[in-house]
This record gives sequence, C-alpha cells and structure tokens, in this order.
Amino acid sequence: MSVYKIVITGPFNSGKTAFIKTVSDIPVVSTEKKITTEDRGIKAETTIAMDFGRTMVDEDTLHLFGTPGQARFHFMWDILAREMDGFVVLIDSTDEPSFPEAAELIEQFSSFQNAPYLVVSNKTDLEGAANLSEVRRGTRASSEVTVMPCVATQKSSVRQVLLQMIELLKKAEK
Ligand SMILES: Nc1nc2c(ncn2[C@@H]2O[C@H](COP(=O)(O)OP(=O)(O)O)[C@@H](O)[C@H]2O)c(=O)[nH]1
Ligand SMILES: [Mg+2]
Repeated sequence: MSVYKIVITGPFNSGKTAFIKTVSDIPVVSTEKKITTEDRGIKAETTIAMDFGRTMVDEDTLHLFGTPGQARFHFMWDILAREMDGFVVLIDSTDEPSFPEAAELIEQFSSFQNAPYLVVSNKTDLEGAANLSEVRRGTRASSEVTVMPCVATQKSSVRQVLLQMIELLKKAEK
C-alpha cells in the first residue's frame, strides 16, 4: 500500500481535466475558469492553477495533479512537480501541431525531477487520430519510454494507464 503523486501534464485541450475527472474517487478539485484570452473558441473553460483528484488502484492510492495549459500559468509547473513520483504526458492524438509542445513538456518535467513517465496518446476514439509511432516521433519520446493509447472519457481506459504507471513506479523502487 503506497501513496503516489502523479502529475498529469500535456498541451492545452489534450484531455488532462477529463482524465482526472473520469477516474477520481472524489469530486475533483478543479480551478477551471472561463477562457478570456488566446484559446477562446476551442473550449469554454480552462484549468488555471491545477486539478486534483484521487483514486485507488488495487492497494495503492494515486494523487493526480493536472497542470494548467496557458502560458501565463506556467509558474505552477514546478510547484506541482515537487515530490512527484511520476508523470503522464497526455497528447491529443488528433492535434499534430501540438506534438512539439508535448516534446517540450517531456523535457521540462524530466528536468524538474528524474521521475518515470508515460506518453499517452489520447482521443484515439476520434477519426484522424495519429498512430502510436507518429506520436512517438512527434513527441521525440525515446525508445525506452512507453507510448500508449487512451480515451480519457472512459474509466477503464484511464485505469489502464494508471496500472502501467504503477508498474513503472514499482520497477523504479527496486
Ligand atoms: N472524443 C474524446 N474527447 C475527449 C477525450 N478526452 C478529452 N476529450 C474532450 O476534449 C476536450 C478537452 O478536454 P480537457 O480535459 O478540458 O483538456 P485539458 O485542457 O487538457 O484539461 C473536452 O471537450 C473533453 O471532453 C477523449 O479521449 N476522446
Ligand atoms: Mg484542464
């Protein structure tokens, strides 16, 4: 029985808030606000400080912290990354122009801490989703990093990702 802190990061609109809301056992503490600036039109609300959710996977408890997207809230990143055990980089697989940003997030979060991470290709239920090798290439994930598909609105799919995360964490503990 362990408690792990997992950061869920990824470009704007990649599904971070959905991912946490779908799997959390508690009402998600969310800091979504109406969009006032650059991304208006894509969706009505965006996360400004963080999302927080909690879920049990078998014996273990995961604390999930979703990062904000817009540039002016990036100061939150290293606060959220403190003492994280691992992180997930979520990518909207239908939004190829966002892949380089995901590559930067991998670099950024790896630099905060040497924590294990997964690259997760989200929205694979949608037409036009890139395949896993395109996502790997686009995000410059190295060959030892797991890239896996996900539909963040489906609980079983999110749990698959978290099971994989726990496997990584247990491996890192050894
Ligand atoms: N079809 C589909 N839509 C998704 C999926 N994940 C998220 N979405 C939708 O994508 C939009 C952005 O999700 P959100 O969680 O707000 O993204 P965030 O900016 O990363 O927090 C919302 O309208 C979600 O309902 C998915 O796996 N499939
Ligand atoms: Mg969000």
